[in-house]
Amino acid sequence: MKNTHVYVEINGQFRSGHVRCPSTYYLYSTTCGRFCYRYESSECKSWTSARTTCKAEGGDLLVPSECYYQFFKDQATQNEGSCSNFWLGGSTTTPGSNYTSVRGDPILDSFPFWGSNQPDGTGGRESCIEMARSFSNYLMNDALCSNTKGFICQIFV
Ligand SMILES: [Ca+2]
Repeated sequence: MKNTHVYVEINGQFRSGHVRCPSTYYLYSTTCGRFCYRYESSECKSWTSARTTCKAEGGDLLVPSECYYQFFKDQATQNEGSCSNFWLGGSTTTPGSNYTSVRGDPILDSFPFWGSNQPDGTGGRESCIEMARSFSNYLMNDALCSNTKGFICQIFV
């Protein structure tokens, strides 16, 4: 664990403090939330396997949030590796509809960071959410869960 010096807003005032993230993680701390995160782009995994990896590190796949999606989209290109795209913490049991995050909250079709015409549940088989380079540089797409991809882990602190 490494110490990361941050300024945290408490009651409208910014105070310095130390928040610990695992050594391979970075700290995200804004009014949108505070958590540790890491991009993985060299060990390509299925959605389920990626999730297992994040959980083993004390977190889960990154929950899609309107509040901070742009931040992760903007950084995706510079975090590219041998794996294509990044799994996120969202899926459905009915391909094409009723997506929920790994925390259980709904991810509506009106979520503003879906790629064009997504989610489409292609072939009635796409049920896991990825950030897809082919959709305007990492907007969201529902994809085949068994495909191996990079992923983003998130640990709430
Ligand atoms: Ca799709």
